[in-house]
Amino acid sequence: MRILITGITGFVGSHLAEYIIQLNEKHDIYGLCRWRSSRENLANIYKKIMLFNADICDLGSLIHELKTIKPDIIFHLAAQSYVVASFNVPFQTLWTNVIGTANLLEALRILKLNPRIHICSSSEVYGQVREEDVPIKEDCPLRPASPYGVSKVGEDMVALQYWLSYRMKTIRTRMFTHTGPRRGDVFALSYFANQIAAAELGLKEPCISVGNLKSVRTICDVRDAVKAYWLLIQHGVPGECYNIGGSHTMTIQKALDILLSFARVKCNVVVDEKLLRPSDVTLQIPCIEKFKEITGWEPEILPQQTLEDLLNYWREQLKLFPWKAAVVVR
Ligand code: A2R
Repeated sequence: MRILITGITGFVGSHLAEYIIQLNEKHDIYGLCRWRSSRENLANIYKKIMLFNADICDLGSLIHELKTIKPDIIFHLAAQSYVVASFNVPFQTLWTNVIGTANLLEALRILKLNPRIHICSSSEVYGQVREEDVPIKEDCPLRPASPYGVSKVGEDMVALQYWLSYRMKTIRTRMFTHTGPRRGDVFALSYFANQIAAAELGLKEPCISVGNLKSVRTICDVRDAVKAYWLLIQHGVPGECYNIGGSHTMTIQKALDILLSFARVKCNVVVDEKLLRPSDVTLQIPCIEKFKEITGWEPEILPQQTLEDLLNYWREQLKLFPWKAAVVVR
């Protein structure tokens, strides 16, 4: 199979490529990246993949590269992926996630290519749900509470429309909180882990800045998430969408406590008003029965393991690259 991963240089894309490679199933793996994209996350696999330069906001670049790649399968992961940043750059977020996805689908339509396409929507499309709607099913009303959430509604709906109008085989996922090694340090749990590792190495005061710790989440390991995406592309039904997420529910406070239990120095915790979102999503617990029924997928890695691996990732990174200690978000 010719498999294309957009966003291969990112957190999930790099783990997905690694997962497919270790299956040893003789697939050709192609990745789209931009000319300035950091290839750091591809350090373990760069010899086993083929990279092509394209920007999903540039239709011409997509047509040009897709003509050569002719993928049988696409995992569309490229996105402006950070909720908090989307409040500062709403237009760029909308443009990348909605128009970028439309560009990808339109390029395939123009080239008369019809691969199976995984579209990576998000739990953020549901926004702040009512307690009676928990656990959240796929038919829960969409009430996005951030520009990112709105952009993912747009991406999700564009994908549905291309299935309805042109029978292009889009399959959507709405992934709930997921983390693990390589998660960008702007995401809450990774930000905490980075700060703990920095404190251990004496790169900062042992004082951990946090935002809202009361939100309730399930935590899924990225390595379980990419297994889910692989199963999705084999068994998912085009035109459908599937909630995916972890099975252990906890507050962000609890996740922080787990991280702190691994810390090698005593850390204080300080709430930083700047880390609070203008509108927050405080309750995100998925119902993943629809996905489980077609794939049999279950998350396997416990949150304790995920969080320890995340902290160890930052310990190794900061030892080698101390300038990667997270800066305070302003
Ligand atoms: O920033 P870069 O150049 O390293 O590439 C990022 C890529 N990306 C783009 N690729 C092509 N054209 C664009 N205009 C463009 N904008 C962004 O998307 C990077 O390779 C990837 C995003 O990686 P992360 O920020 O680490 O996101 P993550 O967690 O891997 O998210 C994967 C998917 C996204 O659809 C999220 O919205 C969803 O999972 O949660």
